[in-house]
Amino acid sequence: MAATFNLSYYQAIAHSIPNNNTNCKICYSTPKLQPLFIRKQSFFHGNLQIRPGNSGNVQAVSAMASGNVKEVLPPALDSSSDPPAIFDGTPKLYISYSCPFAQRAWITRNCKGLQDIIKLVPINLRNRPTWYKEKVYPKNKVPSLEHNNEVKGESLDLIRYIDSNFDGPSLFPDDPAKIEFAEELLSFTGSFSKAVISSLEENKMNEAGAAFDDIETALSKFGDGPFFLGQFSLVDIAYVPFIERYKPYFSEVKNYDITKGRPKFAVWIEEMNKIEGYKQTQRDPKEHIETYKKRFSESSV
Ligand SMILES: N[C@@H](CCC(=O)N[C@@H](CS)C(=O)NCC(=O)O)C(=O)O
Repeated sequence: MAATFNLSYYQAIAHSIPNNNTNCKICYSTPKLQPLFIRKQSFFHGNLQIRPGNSGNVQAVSAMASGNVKEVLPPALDSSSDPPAIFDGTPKLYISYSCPFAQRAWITRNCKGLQDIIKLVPINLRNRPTWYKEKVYPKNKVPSLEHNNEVKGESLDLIRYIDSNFDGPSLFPDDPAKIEFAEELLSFTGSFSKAVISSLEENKMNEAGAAFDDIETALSKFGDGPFFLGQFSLVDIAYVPFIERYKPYFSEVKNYDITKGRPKFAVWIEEMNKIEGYKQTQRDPKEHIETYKKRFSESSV
């Protein structure tokens, strides 16, 4: 539960003593540089996350809700599992722990501090419960989100939906130049992954290299932070699950460091790895390597 205070967001910042959380540093150092975008960022004060409320005031939520405390993850449901209470009014995010598309929605939920609001329902895709297709999401894919008696899918739509329809810090810019670039980068995610995957299938490393160069170039556009739009946003969330998989696979199987000669990309990965809401969704790199080894021929190393 969030408590709402009659303080402006800046008053709240002024009254807060920063702890050693990196989010605090962001809020203390950047309002002057990016007032429009940073205005909506949350920060931590002790065990509380201070975040903007709906009408100009601020809310304080427990560290558990903010993503600053490790959540105990529920076991994945399979064909022998009963369904959760579908359409009982509790928003539910159906995911698979290993799906990069679902991970996008999961990270968004965590980074907005919605762990107490949106219930995580992991599904075992290899042994899927029949009720998932029949009662929840006829497309039978993850992610899907049950909210307001409707079920929606498609990860890129869902991250925008979660960002716009739930409380928590905004993860989308309001600066027009950044909005335009965000749209461009979000629509490029599909071609980026396609280029990397087809280079793996055809063993043409230069095609993947060009795709990673595009990332380096994109990260050079705004200098006010290490992320695609300067500040952390949905764009970072859209890309990171895929980079999490490509990096260890290229390194181990192709002996190719995807960050070599791409310093901004290297820093981006480092900074992403510090984001709590993302960290909690990460899988063991060995698991990614094994999954991709099964998917691609190892003889082409
Ligand atoms: N375009 C969809 C792709 C989702 C997707 O392909 N999810 C996979 C798991 S990673 C899935 O549910 N596969 C099950 C199936 O296709 O039957 C999105 O962005 O959400």
